[in-house]
Order: sequence, then structure tokens, then C-alpha cells
Amino acid sequence: MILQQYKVVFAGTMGAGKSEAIKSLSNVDVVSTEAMNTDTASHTKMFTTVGIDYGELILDDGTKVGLYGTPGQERFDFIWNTICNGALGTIILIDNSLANPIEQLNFYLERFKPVSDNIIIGITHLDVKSPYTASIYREWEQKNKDVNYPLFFIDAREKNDVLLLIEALIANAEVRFSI
Ligand SMILES: Nc1nc2c(ncn2[C@@H]2O[C@H](COP(=O)(O)OP(=O)(O)O)[C@@H](O)[C@H]2O)c(=O)[nH]1
Ligand SMILES: [Mg+2]
Repeated sequence: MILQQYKVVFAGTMGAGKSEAIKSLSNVDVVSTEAMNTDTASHTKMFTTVGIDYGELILDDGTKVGLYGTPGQERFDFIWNTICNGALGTIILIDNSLANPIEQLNFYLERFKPVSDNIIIGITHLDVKSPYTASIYREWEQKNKDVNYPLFFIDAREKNDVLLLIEALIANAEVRFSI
């Protein structure tokens, strides 16, 4: 048996649900900025200093998936490239209730495309009052036919929703890199 291990990165707007998504999926306690850190292990300290979340998911077939949440744009965005190193791909989460979700989506795609071309998009907070509905993303897809990244509407608090993104990312990687 080959023991598989993948690394998946969560990126996207502040408050989109990156930390929540990792918490929803993780089989271990999530190392997180929000958590009070009394652990003196150096990696834990580094993660909490720069704002990385870390969790682990074991899939049904035993594959271990390391889940890495990137810090927001406003701080330490230089670390995004480092986090993406060796990753299977990136899940970009965008909060639909922001004033400019499409602009944010374009920004994160442009920023992450060069580092990790296997990208899945998750639009969150569709249950929250907003001037925008799901149709703006369908229009965006129509206008950007060359982009072609799978896009899902999810709630980061729902484990099955987030699992769908992970499965799509792995399936995409299988097609792209024949893993
Ligand atoms: N209403 C709603 N809340 C969500 C959704 N996804 C995440 N949240 C909540 O949004 C808040 C911010 O999420 P968080 O994971 O801290 O965002 P991060 O900055 O991307 O790490 C948390 O309270 C989540 O529970 C969603 O689809 N709908
Ligand atoms: Mg967070």
C-alpha cells in the first residue's frame, strides 16, 4: 500500500471561512491564530505569529490531507508562496456578502495562479444579505471562459460542503498531473 499525503491550501478574503473550513474538516485539533497558544513548539509559534491555520483530514481511503489556511491579504502576504510550496492545489474562498466579490475573486486568482494552477473556487456567505446573488458568478464564468476553474457555492461551516471542494481539487489533480 502506498501511503498518500497531500497538502491543500485555503486562501481568500478575510472572513470568507478559511479557518472555519479547516475546523469543519480536521480530524485533529486545529492549530490556529484564533486559538490561545500556550504550546511552545516552534512550528506552532511560527504558525500563530504569521496567522496560518493547520489541520489534518484523513480520507476514507487513508489518504492524509494537510490543510493550510493562509493569513489575510493585509498581513504577511509574502508567506503565501511559501505555504503553496509542494501543495496539491489551492481552494480560494470568497465571501459573497462583500462589496466587491468579483473584484476579490479576480485578485486572488491572479495572485495564486502562478504559484498553484490547480484551483477550486468556493463562494461563501450566500445565506447572508447582499446586493449580489449567485448569478454574478455564472455571468463571470460566461465572460471568462478561458479561466475554467470549478466554482461551488458553499457554507464553510458545513463539513460536506468543504469536503466537496477537497474532492474536486484531488480529482482535478488526478486529471492534470496523473497522480
Ligand atoms: N453565514 C455564514 N457564515 C459563514 C459561512 N462560512 C463561514 N462563516 C462564518 O464566517 C466567520 C468567519 O470565518 P473564518 O473562518 O474565521 O474566516 P477566515 O478569515 O477566512 O479564516 C465565522 O464565524 C464562520 O463561521 C457561510 O457560508 N455563511
Ligand atoms: Mg482565519
